[in-house]
Amino acid sequence: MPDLLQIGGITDAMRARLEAAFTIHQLEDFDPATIDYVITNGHDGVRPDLLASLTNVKVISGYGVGYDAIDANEAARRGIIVTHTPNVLNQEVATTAVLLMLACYRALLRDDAYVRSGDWAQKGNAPLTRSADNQTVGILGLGRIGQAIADKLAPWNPTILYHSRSSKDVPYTYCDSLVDMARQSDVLICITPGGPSTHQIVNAEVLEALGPQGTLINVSRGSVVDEAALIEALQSGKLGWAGLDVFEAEPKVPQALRDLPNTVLLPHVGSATVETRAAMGALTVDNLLQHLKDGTVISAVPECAHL
Ligand code: NAP
Ligand code: 8YV
Repeated sequence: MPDLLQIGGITDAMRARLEAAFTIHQLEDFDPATIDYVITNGHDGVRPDLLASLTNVKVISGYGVGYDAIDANEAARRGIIVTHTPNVLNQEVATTAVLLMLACYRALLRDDAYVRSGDWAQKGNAPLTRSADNQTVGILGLGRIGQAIADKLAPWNPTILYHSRSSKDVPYTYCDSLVDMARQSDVLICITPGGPSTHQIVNAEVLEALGPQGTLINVSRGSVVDEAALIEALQSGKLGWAGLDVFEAEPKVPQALRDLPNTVLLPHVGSATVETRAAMGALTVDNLLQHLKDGTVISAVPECAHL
């Protein structure tokens, strides 16, 4: 059986299918020269030194859509196909973005604590919150998930603006400047890929443009936001609220972010439901099994689509 290197966790259902077709090796014990296939995830990816040592690998299958932790250009140059799991998680990640936005607007965590602490009975009604209806929402990265977020927000009657590398044929307003979009927006939702081209593009200037009544939602990658600038803006009142699923050095989250009352924090669970992880896991394994069968894959990343 061909040799598969497993990086990171996989579900029991994935393991059962993989064990029937591959000899699975763990990172602690494998010979790089013998590895034919790799399975990994968006967080662990494949370190550059490990990629360089895998001289016979044919496919790297990523359990997730983001692949910024794999050098896909280098893989393509060497004829290695990198695959990922687009589309099957669009709705779940969009739900997570909307959940974070609503939790910020309606102070969900503050009011939950108000009931649990007994303050409601002792102090009376909780302070008013803000309505999430009729807001101007700037989407940074109107791709597969960005479009799903726009669709899912429809019942709140938003005005949608977007910024990406190119404009799209969509009924929303394109902004070629991220700062200008932030200035016009009540909410900025980040859903671009990570990597060098988006590194800290949400910087102090963008956060100040979003403003004291503004809300930042990040379901993309921690690297997209300058986290130190974000903390400063939230502490000083230059930015109103932040709902974050991803962090610069996750799973480490700065104490300052954890102490702030105007943040809602999630442990990178954008796609983490039983149903969506099952669909992602199935596609991750399908890519490997199809290559074993006929040398093709289902969902190569764009850099490897020509291979
Ligand atoms: P996608 O369809 O490729 O969309 C990406 C969007 O980002 C596109 O609109 C693209 O613009 C834009 N973009 C790329 N580079 C940019 C740049 N330098 N400046 C401005 N815009 C840029 O990807 P997707 O499937 O929606 O996924 C997006 C990302 O979400 C993933 O890569 C991953 O990092 C993240 N994600 C997070 C979770 C989570 O659990 N929190 C789950 C899934 C995905 P153009 O169309 O103009 O190129
Ligand atoms: C996963 C993600 O949690 O798909 C992505 O890009 O960030 C998430 O769906 C991650 O890939 C780990 O598997």
